[in-house]
Amino acid sequence: MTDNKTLIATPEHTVDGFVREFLRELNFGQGTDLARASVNDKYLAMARTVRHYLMVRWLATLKRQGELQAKSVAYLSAEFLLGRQLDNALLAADLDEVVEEGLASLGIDLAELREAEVEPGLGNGGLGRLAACFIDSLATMNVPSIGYGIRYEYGIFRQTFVDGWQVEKPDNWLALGSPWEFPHPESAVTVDFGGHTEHYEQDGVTRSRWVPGWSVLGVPYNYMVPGYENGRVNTLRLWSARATRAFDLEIFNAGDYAQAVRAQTFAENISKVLYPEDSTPQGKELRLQQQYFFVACSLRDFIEQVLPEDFDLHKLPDRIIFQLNDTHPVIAIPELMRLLVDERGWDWDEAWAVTQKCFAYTCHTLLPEALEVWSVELLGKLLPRHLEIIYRINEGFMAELREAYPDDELRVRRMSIIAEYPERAVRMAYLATVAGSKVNGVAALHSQLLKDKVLRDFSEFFPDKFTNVTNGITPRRFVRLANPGLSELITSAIGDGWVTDLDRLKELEPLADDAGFREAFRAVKRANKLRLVDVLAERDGIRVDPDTMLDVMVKRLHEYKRQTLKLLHVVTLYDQVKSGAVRIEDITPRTFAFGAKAAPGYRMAKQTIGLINAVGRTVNNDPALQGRLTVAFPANYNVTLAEKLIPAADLSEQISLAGKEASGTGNMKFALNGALTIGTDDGANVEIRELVGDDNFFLFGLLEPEVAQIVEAGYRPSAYYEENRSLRHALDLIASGEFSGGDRATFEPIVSNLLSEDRFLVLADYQAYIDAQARVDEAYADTDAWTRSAVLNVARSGFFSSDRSMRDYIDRIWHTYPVPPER
Ligand code: GL4
Repeated sequence: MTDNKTLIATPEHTVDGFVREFLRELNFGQGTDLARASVNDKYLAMARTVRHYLMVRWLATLKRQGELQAKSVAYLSAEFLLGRQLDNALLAADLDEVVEEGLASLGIDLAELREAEVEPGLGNGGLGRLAACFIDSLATMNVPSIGYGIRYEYGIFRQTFVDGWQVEKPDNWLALGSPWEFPHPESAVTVDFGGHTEHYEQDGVTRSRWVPGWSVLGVPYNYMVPGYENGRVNTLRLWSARATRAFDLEIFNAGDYAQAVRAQTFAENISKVLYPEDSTPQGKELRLQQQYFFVACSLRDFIEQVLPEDFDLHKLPDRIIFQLNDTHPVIAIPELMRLLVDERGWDWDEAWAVTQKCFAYTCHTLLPEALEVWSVELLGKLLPRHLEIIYRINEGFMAELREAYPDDELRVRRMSIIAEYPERAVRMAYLATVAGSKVNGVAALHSQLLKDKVLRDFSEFFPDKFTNVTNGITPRRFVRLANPGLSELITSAIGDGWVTDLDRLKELEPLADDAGFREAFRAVKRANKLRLVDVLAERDGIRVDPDTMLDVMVKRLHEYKRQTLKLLHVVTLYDQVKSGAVRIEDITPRTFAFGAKAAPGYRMAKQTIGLINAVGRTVNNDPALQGRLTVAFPANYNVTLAEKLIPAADLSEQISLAGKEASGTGNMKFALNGALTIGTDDGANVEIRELVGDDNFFLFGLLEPEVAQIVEAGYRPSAYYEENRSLRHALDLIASGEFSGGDRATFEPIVSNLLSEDRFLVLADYQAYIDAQARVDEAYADTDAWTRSAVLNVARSGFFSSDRSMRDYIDRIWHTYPVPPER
């Protein structure tokens, strides 16, 4: 299979073999010995040792991919929120037991090394984590593929709380070394920016060329993406920006050394930091630089490095599909046109025909403000030739439209890729829709709303382009690794095939009625809670009572997700007890766990964080509540914490306003780990409820068409305030300063916003939510029935495996096929 003379064999898969390899890495790699090694030394040596076990598979995968020249998927994403790598690599290589024993024989605790790993937070939330789940599934399913993205030097900020307010700290994740990456500076690619364009005649044809103003280098860093025990290791290639040598030298020769160093810094800024906005692009120039930087590198890389030298690019669509993860990489479309037309001299139509087959676009939002738009001024300054190309694409498109709708100029203008108001700008979602072979939403409801609302004109014009692929999550990380107790229980019941074939979980259904199984299931949940109790005590100094219902809302802080609604529930319970309306003994003991980062510039979101912490402080310290109600808000929610929180949860909060959450993926993780959902009819909640059944899901709230109606008729939130006593009390309590040391000004903006605008209808859904929570309490009181529902949630959630998502992409969009490794 591999070339035995030039390949170092995989180290022996035994305790001794591992120990030898580990010590070799510690000595030769870290330059230390066991007695003097720091925890970080041991972690780094450990990580490199594990890499060795995957190396032959990786090289074999690359070799075979090169030989077969099968059609590949290139997943272009500005974010890959990977989470920690060590455990996943151990699982893929089936090394966990060997390693645990080997380290123990050296007096090293594997758990301690695990904690030394800093997770690469190269994403904001759901969109970036989705990309990470997808590449895991592609590797596990043997699909030839590569992930392309940006190696941000600083990932998503580290959140701290100061007096309950969010303060951001830089995430210097590379500081202690990054053992999972393989830099290849020798394969750096040049990326140009700025300058101007020139037009000239050649053989009677007008041609264009771009005369750039400046350029940077893109250095690839490769990461292994190991499939689960299948002998395959795919590649994730992240680009890092460097100054070009030419750039440096020119200035240096002119005698200004300091300026030359500044140029270095300027170039490296491009991959310096992840923009911390989720769903609210800021339109910053550096962001556009990042986007073009990574797609230009990636296209060049695929065409010049991955494809054979003599490859006929007319056949490009047979070899590649570039999947555009939201609009962030859409500038790749004019870039491919430029490569074909300007650099290779193709004519326009020929290039356009190929380009249209090479891209497909996934839309991840319904919020109009999240649809990226770049001002023509900015785009023209940074990428003048691309702007011309976009104009030309639009011209052709407008001509087609005028032919199809000769009497509907209004529609034609509505559909223009170039917006005219409030400033002239390129609508990236429209460009992607016009150029892409397919456009998909990320849950059934979302895809329907894309067709009916956001991209309606386009779905009428291109009816066959639109499709749905419901999101998924990898069962390897989010069940097998995050929930070892549940995994063992499942495996003992139905065998271990479920890890790669999650539909097999259906076989658990009959066990929901088996008292012994339910007992075991509860024991797992309890053990997970105890584990979480330790984590929160250690990590955050937070005390959680494992005998309370764990009610969890973890996701980015965003008004449409409605953390405020959850908070109004907490405040209402507090108010009921304090006012004597309800006896504390009659309240179900609950721990309300929150986890959420707010975009640093998003004022209302940061206020909400302050309010959650303020309510938490008051509730947690009030003796009248006897510790029966607790708010736990650990700072810096991330993938690592999610892996501990989700398996311990009883109740999953998925309470966005209907029609706003494109899909959600946290919702799937909770259901698969046996939490029941309280949720609106939104995103993938709809499909979760359909699958797990109405009896095992707490549905509440307005439906999307009702929301639309209310908004259309003129929503008046104050009416709800006036009519609903308990809502009034809750809001008045916040306004009174109850949670802010008597200061009425602190949370005034939240209250007045809810009363006057309430864009996401929190007040309209308040009573329905409170009623649904009462149903939750009632259901929770019947422990056996609750466990039965929880088991059914697990058994019926197999659909939400990202393996299934990948199959759907393959069938509906990519038309590629798996290529199993050579045996
Ligand atoms: C998001 C959506 O908000 C979220 O519903 C979805 O699950 C996710 C992955 O498709 O994409 N869109 C943006 S922007 N951030 C997200 O998390």
